[in-house]
Formats: sequence, structure tokens, C-alpha cells
Amino acid sequence: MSILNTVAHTVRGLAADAVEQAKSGHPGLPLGCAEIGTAIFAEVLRHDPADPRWPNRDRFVLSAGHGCMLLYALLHLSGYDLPIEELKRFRQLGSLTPGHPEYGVTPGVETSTGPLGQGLANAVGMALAEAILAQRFNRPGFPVVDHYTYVLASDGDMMEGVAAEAASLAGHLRLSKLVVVYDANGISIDGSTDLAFTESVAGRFRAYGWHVEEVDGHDVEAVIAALTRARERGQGPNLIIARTRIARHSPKEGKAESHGAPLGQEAVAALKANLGLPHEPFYVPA
Ligand SMILES: Cc1ncc(C[n+]2csc(CCOP(=O)(O)OP(=O)(O)O)c2C)c(N)n1
Repeated sequence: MSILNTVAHTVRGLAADAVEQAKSGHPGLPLGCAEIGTAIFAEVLRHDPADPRWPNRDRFVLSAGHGCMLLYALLHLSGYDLPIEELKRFRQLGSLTPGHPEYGVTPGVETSTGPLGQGLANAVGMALAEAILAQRFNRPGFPVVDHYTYVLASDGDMMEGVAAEAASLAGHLRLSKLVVVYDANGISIDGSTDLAFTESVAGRFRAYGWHVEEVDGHDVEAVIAALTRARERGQGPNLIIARTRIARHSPKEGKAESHGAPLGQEAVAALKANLGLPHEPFYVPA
């Protein structure tokens, strides 16, 4: 197993444990997007965990903010000032892992969504700000403003009108430094998305002028390759539709009940056995 897969599995263990400890939260998305998050934080994002406010950092917006344990686990493993003790205090008053929506609390969290769709719209604004600042301040040989905005969005984000409006503007303005990864797991809060949402998201975004490609969201190398292609294209915004399974590798894989409730001790034990992780809570390998 590659180091990146080990990171992804560690993220799964941390997210499952934190939600269990808090007795509330959303384990399905962190388990389903562990490879996507690992690809972004370990290989793609240009950031400095020692200086989270560095002005020219790449931005990462968690539009599917309910999956915030994914982000907290990745920030901890990346070396941000977010010790494991804070992950153990997930969703507790006064902790550095308060949950979604969030702005200005946890080092490394740009913003995360409460109302679905909002993060994607925030990210369009951030990408637009980058383009305006670059045009105003960059000089030949001195690209002082030169960064990307990455987004993780879910089915619920894609259902919302605010995301559609912002995506239309991003296409019109050709915001080429905007990369949205869409966690297409076919599951929403009450069951299969087939119940309410059968449009072609790919067709809609192509019509807005976005470049769209699909990828296996559990193949970390394929996700890195897609992100790299998106970053290097330089022509308009990018949508990467990542096919995933909610609650991947747990007994609740593919089930809507994993969306917003703890997995339960038995399922967490089974998850760790499946991943080859020790049963020790909040385990991080050397
Ligand atoms: C505008 C808005 N409407 C409703 C909700 C309540 N809500 C939170 S998560 C969710 C379901 C999201 O499903 P999906 O985005 O597919 O996430 P997944 O189940 O894959 O984790 C809903 C309806 C919300 N947060 N915002």
C-alpha cells in the first residue's frame, strides 16, 4: 500500500473516532472522500501549515461543510496548529474543531458551508478576487498573486440554485484557476439521489463553459492526475466529477444512514479491521 493510501485510511479512522466521541456528526463524507482529500492536501495544494494566512496560498473550500472531520483530519496530518487533542474535542464548545459552518476559527479552514451551495459560490468569489488582484499587481517576472482555489462539493451543493448562479458567472469570466471536485456518491440525506436529482450535472456545467471530466474518486493517483490536468489547462473553470461510495470501507458503505450519524462502535471496529488499522482510538502511524 502506498503512503497516500495509508494517509487516506488514517483520515478515515480519525473521522470515525471523532464523530463517535462527539456522538454526533457526519462520517459518510470523510470516509467517502478520504482519497480526494489526501490528493489535494498531500500533493496538489500549495500551502504553508506554519503560516495559514500566507496571502498567496492556494485556497481550499469545503462546500460540503458537513464533512468537516475530513478537513480537520487533513489539517492535523499536514502539520497545522491543530493538535490531536482538538480532534478529540470535535463539536465541543470552545474547541478548535467546532464543526460547520465555519470561518475564522480553525487554523487552515478558509471557510466551510452550512447552507449547501454556498461554499461553491464563496470559492467563485475567491477565484475572482485572485484574477482581479493578479491583473492589478502582477508585473512581468513578478507574479506576486498566483494561486488556485479548490473546492469539494457534494450532491446537495449541486442541487442548490446559488451554486448554479455562481458557476454560470465563473464560466462566463473564464476563471481558469478554479477547480471543483464533485463528490458524486449518489446518496443524500434521505437515500438515493435518484429520488429527486437525475439531471446531467456534467451537461449543465459544460453548458456554463466549464471543462468537465470524470474520475474514480477512490483512485488517489487518478485524482491527483485529474487535479494536475485541471491546474495546467489554463482555460476556464474545471469540474472533476469523482465517483465515490459514501462511508467507504465501513459496514455502512453506500448507505444514507452514514450521512449524518455516528457509525456505532461495532461498525467502527469493522472499519478499522477492514483497513488494517489498530483499534486504538485516534491512531496516527509514525
Ligand atoms: C441549503 C440547504 N438545504 C438543506 C440542508 C440540510 N442538509 C445538510 S446535508 C444534506 C444532504 C446532503 O447530501 P449530500 O450533499 O449528497 O452529502 P452526502 O450525503 O453525500 O454526505 C442536507 C439536505 C443544508 N445544509 N443546506
